[in-house]
Amino acid sequence: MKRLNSQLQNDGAPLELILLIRTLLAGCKEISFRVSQGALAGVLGSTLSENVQGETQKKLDVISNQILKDILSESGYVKAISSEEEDDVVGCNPDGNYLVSFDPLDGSSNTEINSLIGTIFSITHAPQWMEPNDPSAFLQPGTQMVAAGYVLYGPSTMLALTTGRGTHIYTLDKTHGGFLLTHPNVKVPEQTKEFSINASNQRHWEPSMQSYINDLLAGEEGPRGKNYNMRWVAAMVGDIHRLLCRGGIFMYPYDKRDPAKPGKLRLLYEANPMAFLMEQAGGLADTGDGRILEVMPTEIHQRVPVLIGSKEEVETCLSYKSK
Ligand code: AFP
Repeated sequence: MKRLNSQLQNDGAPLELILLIRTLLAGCKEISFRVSQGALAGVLGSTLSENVQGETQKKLDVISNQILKDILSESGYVKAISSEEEDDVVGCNPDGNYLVSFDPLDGSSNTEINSLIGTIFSITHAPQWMEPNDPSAFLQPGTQMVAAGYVLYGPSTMLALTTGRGTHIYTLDKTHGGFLLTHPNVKVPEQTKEFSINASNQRHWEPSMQSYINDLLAGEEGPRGKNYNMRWVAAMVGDIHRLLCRGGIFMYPYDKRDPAKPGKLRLLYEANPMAFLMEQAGGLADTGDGRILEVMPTEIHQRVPVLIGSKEEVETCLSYKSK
């Protein structure tokens, strides 16, 4: 089976980017180990602190963030990082050529129930003019990413990665610590009978989203003429992995509860990297008002609505807006 290095070379990734990705993945392997130790290492449960978004941090959120921050800062390749668990950007090497954004532990509420969690990341070039702790350089549309991916800490530790030449999935071989290419060039089926949404929020959705979901629920007798199945992992990384493996549509739509938070998911740490992976696998990723990758961020912790997955299903969902 092909190794990560050789696939990245095959895809034409520059040497420094390959080295940066490998450094980041070394951090993810350490997170994978810490996660697998669970209660034995005393890493489960919450801290007494909140992150900038007012969410109580889990111990594993803090540990994972520190692992990635340390390894990336020391690498020399990175000028600055932005993390879901940091209030501000963190300056690294002033001569570094890359910026890295990450959610160190997506779905961390799943840690207590030994369910799916993961690390999501994206990489862009660092502008020459930028001071290391200047947040404005992170405010680039997702189209500027040079690489994005996630590491899923499940029964196997798996990596989904794109550098803009398709989406490839690797499995960590824990006997020698290498990521091996197990699912090359994945393609998401254009049609699906599976959807993912947190239905407990239904009363807060826009009428168009309510009628789209009602039509899915109506099954064979309804306007869609087929029976749908529903899945919800409560960790985007787990839901998107399922979509990359067998298709589907995942939605965290516009929600009218708080105008300052038009969606739950973070543009830089969740929506953009997943949109890049999905588009490279032939799927679509939209906010409901346009392509996620074209959203111009206004601040690093910005949230956006997310409709992502099998091409035809996302198109159908979007068509309800104009009905
Ligand atoms: P946490 O990382 O705080 O657990 O949030 C995970 C997440 O941002 C995303 O990964 C999930 O899809 C979504 O939240 C789940 O949210 P619900 O609370 O609506 O299930």
